[in-house]
Amino acid sequence: MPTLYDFSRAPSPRRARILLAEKGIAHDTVIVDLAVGEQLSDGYRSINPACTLPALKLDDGSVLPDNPAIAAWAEASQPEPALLGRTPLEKADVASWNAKIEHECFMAIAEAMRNTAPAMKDRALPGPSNYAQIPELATRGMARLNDFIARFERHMTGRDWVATGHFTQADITAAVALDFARVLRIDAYADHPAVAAWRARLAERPAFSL
Ligand SMILES: N[C@@H](CCC(=O)N[C@@H](CS)C(=O)NCC(=O)O)C(=O)O
Repeated sequence: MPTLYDFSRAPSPRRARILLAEKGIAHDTVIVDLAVGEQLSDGYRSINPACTLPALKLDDGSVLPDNPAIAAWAEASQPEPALLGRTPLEKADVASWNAKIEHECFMAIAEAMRNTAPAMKDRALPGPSNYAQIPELATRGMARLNDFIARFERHMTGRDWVATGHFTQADITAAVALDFARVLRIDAYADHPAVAAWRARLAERPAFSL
């Protein structure tokens, strides 16, 4: 059985947790405590030199070091239910939305949080190297996040799902990012009825309580 390296409070491993649950792929879990810097320990570094979560260790010892790798492996090894799109056009749509949400929403939240939080001093970016905080990036991150939410509300108006005509990984990526925006006291679901209706639809899926 694969092993997921996880931490419940962090958004990126939550994406993998939900995706594996939606796929019905059973796994063991090892908690890597980001609150005490365990991702930088020699032990975890030898598993994932990127020092980030999630990572998924397969039965043959291979390690998938990030969400794109985990999703690609899960879809290829267990095609149903399809979460990355079925047709060439659907696959393109899911890939595009995933990239857009990662760059415009996840990164905006990370910029805003990591460049101000005292606990993240010199940890402005994840990974093995330390980088100093740049407070101006936090201001820009908040602006980018609010812009994204406004655009996302327009995109979701009249739609049930983020990409294609059905549930995909793009829904997971967007919901995990927007749920996490609460750490910045941003409620993406208030005053955004289309986004709120979509999130209520996702809440009916058991994996989203993970
Ligand atoms: N591209 C990666 C991003 C992973 C990432 O940034 N994970 C964060 C947790 S949400 C992390 O491991 N942070 C470690 C740190 O802050 O040092 C993925 O989605 O797999």
